[in-house]
Amino acid sequence: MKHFTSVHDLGKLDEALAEAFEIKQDRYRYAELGRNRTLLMVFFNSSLRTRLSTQKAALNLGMNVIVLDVNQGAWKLETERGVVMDGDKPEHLLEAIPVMGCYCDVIGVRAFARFENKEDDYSEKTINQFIRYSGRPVFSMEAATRHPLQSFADLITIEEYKERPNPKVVLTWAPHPNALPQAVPNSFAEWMNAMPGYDFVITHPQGYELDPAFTAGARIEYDQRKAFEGADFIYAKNWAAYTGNNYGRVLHRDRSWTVDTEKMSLTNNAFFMHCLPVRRNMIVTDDVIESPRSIVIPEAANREISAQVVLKRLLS
Ligand code: AN0
Ligand code: CP
Repeated sequence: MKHFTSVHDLGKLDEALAEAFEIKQDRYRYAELGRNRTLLMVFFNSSLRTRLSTQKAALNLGMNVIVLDVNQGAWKLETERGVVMDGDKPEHLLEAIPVMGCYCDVIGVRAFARFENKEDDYSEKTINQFIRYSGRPVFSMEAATRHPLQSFADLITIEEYKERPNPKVVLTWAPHPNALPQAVPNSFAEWMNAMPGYDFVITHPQGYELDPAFTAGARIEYDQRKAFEGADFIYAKNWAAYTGNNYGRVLHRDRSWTVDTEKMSLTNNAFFMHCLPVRRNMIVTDDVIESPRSIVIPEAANREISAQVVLKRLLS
């Protein structure tokens, strides 16, 4: 595997899952693989889980790790080619990226959608520049349109907890005060669609349709309560509008879409999932996230495993 930005880079999912469970049995088995190799993690946005779990995975493989928070202490970066750089940005990404490549063997990049220009976001301008100019294997730590390390951890978690071979998995939109990217739901849809046999349903209010390039094949249900019927997993997430002129906008914060105990009672005693960070009593009520069927912590724990499979493959 040369780079990792989506499910398509991983090949057969059953093999990737087998590798994940093997690593989970003994996460230090490949402790020599990363000896004298350096991971650079570049963050354009905040992170708790990705930052910690990816470092931990690299340490398990014996790698050295450097972290760069672009907005804290690095030079402000110009991203547009051809501009006269007489403003507040002292450095261009076109020098910064190859320089970063000089100091490491593998690069992880977190660069969210900026909601300034849909075309730039959906062409994955930033991470593709890293792929093009760093000279190193690059992996996504959440790019503009996908969060594949999260979706891989989500899949591992569902495989661990499912109580029947072909579970019903429901991705539900839920309210949030801010405009959040579509990366997590886009990516989750791709990974769920890639699992033969999963009954995958997406539910959201009118106006929150995702890009069909990611969701094609999934059932869309506008009635949240109907979608919840018989579900084995409820995966909650907020995202801003994608379609037309509403791109990047918050259309409403309707708390009737919050996941609560009464709605969970419509399901097949479903497990509750969320990638975190989560806004309590906006996305999900306290009692649901604290219930014995909430698996948000084991889900986060599996981020170490998904990252380790990806790093192992990039090193091999
Ligand atoms: C980010 C998002 O929605 O994409 C990161 C989630 C892993 N969430 C927030 O910015 C709150
Ligand atoms: N789920 C996730 O990626 O969390 P962070 O944004 O804290 O890394």
